Amino acid sequence: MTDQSITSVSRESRAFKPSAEFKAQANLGSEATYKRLYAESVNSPEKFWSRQAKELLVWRKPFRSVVKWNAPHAEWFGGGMLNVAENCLDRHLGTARENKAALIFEGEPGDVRTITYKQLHFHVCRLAHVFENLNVGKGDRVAIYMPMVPEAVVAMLACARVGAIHTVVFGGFSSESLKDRINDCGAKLVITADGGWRRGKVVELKKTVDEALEHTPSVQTVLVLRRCKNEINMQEGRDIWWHEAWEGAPNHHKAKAFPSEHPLFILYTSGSTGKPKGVLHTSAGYLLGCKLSSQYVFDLKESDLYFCSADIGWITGHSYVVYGLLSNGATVFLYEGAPNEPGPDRFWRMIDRHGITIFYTAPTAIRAFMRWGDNYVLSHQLSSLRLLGSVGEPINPEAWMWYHRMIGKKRCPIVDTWWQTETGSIMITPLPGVTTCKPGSATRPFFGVVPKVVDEKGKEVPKGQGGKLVITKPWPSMLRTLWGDDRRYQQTYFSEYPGIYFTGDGARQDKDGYFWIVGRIDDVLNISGHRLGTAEVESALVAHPAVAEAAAVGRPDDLKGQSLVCFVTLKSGIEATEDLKQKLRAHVAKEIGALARPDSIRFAAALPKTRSGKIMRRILKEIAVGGEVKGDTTTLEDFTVVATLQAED
Ligand code: 7RM
Repeated sequence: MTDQSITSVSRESRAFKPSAEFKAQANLGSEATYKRLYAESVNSPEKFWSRQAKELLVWRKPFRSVVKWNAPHAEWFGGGMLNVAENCLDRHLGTARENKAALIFEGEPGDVRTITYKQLHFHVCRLAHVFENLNVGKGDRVAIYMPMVPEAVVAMLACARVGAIHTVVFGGFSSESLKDRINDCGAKLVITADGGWRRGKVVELKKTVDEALEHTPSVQTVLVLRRCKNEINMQEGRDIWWHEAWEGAPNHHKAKAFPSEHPLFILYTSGSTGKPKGVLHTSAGYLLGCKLSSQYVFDLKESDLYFCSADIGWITGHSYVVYGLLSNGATVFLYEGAPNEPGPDRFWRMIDRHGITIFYTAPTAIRAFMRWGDNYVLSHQLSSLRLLGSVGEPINPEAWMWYHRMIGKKRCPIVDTWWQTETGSIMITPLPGVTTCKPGSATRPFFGVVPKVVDEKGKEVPKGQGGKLVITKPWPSMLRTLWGDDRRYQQTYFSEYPGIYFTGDGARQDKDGYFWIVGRIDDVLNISGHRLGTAEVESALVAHPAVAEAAAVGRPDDLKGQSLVCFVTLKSGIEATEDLKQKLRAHVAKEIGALARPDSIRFAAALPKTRSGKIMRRILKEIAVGGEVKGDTTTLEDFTVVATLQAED
């Protein structure tokens, strides 16, 4: 074993075969079909993707080439022209879907709205006219800073319709973060709302926009949606009300066609250091990746009601609330607020109230549900659910089992989907009805995806051994560059192994070829020469009945290189005692071996997380070393968590 390889210690051996019932109705119903299509997609990608693109997308002008790969730059569907909004809306008009619900919205206060495809089309057309009146069009950047309301989706699609590039900034970000993002892309228009509802209170979005806009010379106009009716300041000559601006705008709009590679959006993603990276996605390839994966991974049926709890400010909201689902003519359920408002059973209440059939959420949320207690779940039926999904982090087997038993009632397949902002769409995932699932594994590659686990030199490591996860072939929905910084694009993703996409994740493949993500490479622990993924230690901790959530970090140690410090939050009602610390250390040693026995356990009321729920281990590392938290904290969900941890130090 070389110094750099990653030791993998997981011993998970449970496996769940698809039920005969699910299999019989699945969109991709057999292993043989998966194998055949997968083989075609990687052996004859041009043939595969050309067929998919013709079948799934509406083209104004057919493409002449499928892919031109001049590493690290890709051109997909060269010569083709299309309109992304038309592919999500107009194509359903005049079909049976015309009067089908596109969006079913529930606001945090409980207000419900249903918007059909025809109505959504009207809304988008009207807003497209507003944009054109404001001289916002092809290539202009538009920042969207809104609550999770239907108008946020309308704003995104109206941008796509006129060829403007949207950058959605999550509504929880500070004025500072918003300002940086607006300035980085030079946005001309900002779309916001007076406020949004969160935990029973109004989040004053417009106020934050006003602060940010003190230092954003590119912004000419602010379009303001009235949502909460809180009092706001409207700046003469700059700010206009949505409802006034679109008064009288026609509800039909002739959409222009744009080239396949026309930029669709920029989405900023936090680097572990330095300024956020503006990931750029373009039109045809991105849409195709989202549409194809939605169809098979979520096994979409005409009658489904699909709920993804991600905010549209995250890539999951772009790909699997908006583009992948609407292009498929699905009905998407949108929820504005917090999962525990007014009580910890809000999601289960909504699932029963609306008859939601597909539910896609993050492991961090699942662990919160577990911590809140089973009774909140057991008081609801959840009988409409037929498929569950997970995304954002490795799902620890304990949480997987709980999700399977408590939410899925052992009846629903779980798709653990691995992908990134950069990949645009799902890359490694079970296919429901086909793939035998193993709790904690994202299982196998989706069509066209060629992932490998490699060592420092780029050589594939033997099965069972950990290494770095790379993707060796281009795929349609891959990012095209980082906005304004192509050098950083090349350096970040294509310099570790020239010409090959480096994901930044550590992984291992088991003997069946299944992929297990062991965590970010930047976070890998180095204990007495053993490099261990954070997920493996954390998953062992969370398997203990007292533990709700855990984060493992390395602290420099003269003797061992690093010593292992684990931050642990306990389930409600469990007392934090010295004795429990010792028990947890022993538990980890027993589960995965003495090498991983934590040197120190620290109980914490909460762990620092990003807005999308990823634990920020970088911050915990700084706390473990005893120093101040210095790095960028603008993507933190709640800074008080850090303050508390530091105070306890
Ligand atoms: C969709 C999204 C990307 C990073 C990625 C991983 C981690 C996401 C899984 C996962 C294990 C999963 N985009 N990650 N999904 N790890 N299993 N199913 O999360 O850009 O915000 O994050 O998230 O580390 O590199 S993202």
